[in-house]
Amino acid sequence: MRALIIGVGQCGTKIADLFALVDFEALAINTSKSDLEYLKHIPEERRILVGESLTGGKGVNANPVLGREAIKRDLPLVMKKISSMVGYSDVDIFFLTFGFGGGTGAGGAPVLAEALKEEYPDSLVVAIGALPLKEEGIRPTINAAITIDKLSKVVDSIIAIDNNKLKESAEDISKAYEKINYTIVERIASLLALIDVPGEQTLDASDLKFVLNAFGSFATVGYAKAEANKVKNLSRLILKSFENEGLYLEANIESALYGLVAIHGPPELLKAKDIFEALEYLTRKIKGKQIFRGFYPDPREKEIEVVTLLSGIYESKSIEDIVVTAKKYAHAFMKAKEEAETKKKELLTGLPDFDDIYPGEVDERLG
Ligand SMILES: Nc1nc2c(ncn2[C@@H]2O[C@H](COP(=O)(O)OP(=O)(O)OP(=O)(O)O)[C@@H](O)[C@H]2O)c(=O)[nH]1
Ligand SMILES: [Mg+2]
Repeated sequence: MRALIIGVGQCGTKIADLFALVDFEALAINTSKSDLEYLKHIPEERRILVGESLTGGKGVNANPVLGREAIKRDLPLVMKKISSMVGYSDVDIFFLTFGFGGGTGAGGAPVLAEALKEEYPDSLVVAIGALPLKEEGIRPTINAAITIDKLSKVVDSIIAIDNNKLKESAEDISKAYEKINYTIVERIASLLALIDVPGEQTLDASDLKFVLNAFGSFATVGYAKAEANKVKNLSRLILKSFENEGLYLEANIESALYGLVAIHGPPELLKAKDIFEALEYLTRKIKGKQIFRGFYPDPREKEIEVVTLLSGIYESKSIEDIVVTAKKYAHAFMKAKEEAETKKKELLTGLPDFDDIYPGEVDERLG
């Protein structure tokens, strides 16, 4: 299983940098020079400043039109770098990480996704994006909604992380972001670490690709972990990973098409009866009725870890809130703009030109 992580914009490159810390191949793309310099784990030759002629290396200030243009201008450079990283072996999944609410990530990710799909038709392209906080206001909400629409037509799945769901748990926003970023990386990395591990009842790259190949719908990664000797009921722990606090997206899991559950822990505790009970319940619950599973008994392990992936989701309150609010704002804005234009026209039409009021002045002076 080979995954390549491409971070776009500040949020995206920070997340990609954490993936690099845990040994993933990662690339950072940004319009801000100083944000790229701030990264710690992605080597310098894998950091690309785009759109410098357009922005002077200073970011695009939450304007996705500029973000899109910046990536477009330097797309050949970006694709050449990606090709040199890919080399001669296939990439199973390109993960694009970014924040939905800014300019560089929101404007750039769809452009890059399209180019990757064209260049690497056998690889999946999966978006991992952070949804803006409600308090951030109009612009990030509109950026997010439009980017969701664009990506849904290009990528295979969108793993959306709702920043609002994690904010509650931290004291200040930069700490909250850090925590969210760690959480994202921990979950995806735990999941990927369990793919292609030899053994019985394990998951391979084709299972993961099957689950994520879901026509640009939403996916979410759940997680639950507990000390093995405290787990009385494994079935309940598995279900907990699917519950609201396990998933960082408010979503109706019943609308999911596919699920994937990976369980890792001491062999004596991975009891078939409990596991099947939970999986049967989930199979009944989700619409698509397809659950892939992997069991990873590990005698050295003292904890039980459950990672779950649900895909093909089309009912999500987190997403609906953003799209509905964006439409409301956008329509109100366009209406106000139209009214302002009409009013301006109404107010100013009928005025004469200077010559109507001061006829012949110039001619008189020139004699
Ligand atoms: N989870 C998470 N979200 C973040 C982080 N930083 C910013 N965000 C969110 O991402 C959006 C802003 O995106 P940025 O990545 O800062 O913007 P950008 O893509 O660099 O674009 P510009 O700064 O406009 O050039 C906001 O909606 C923030 O809530 C982060 O480290 N983690
Ligand atoms: Mg930025």
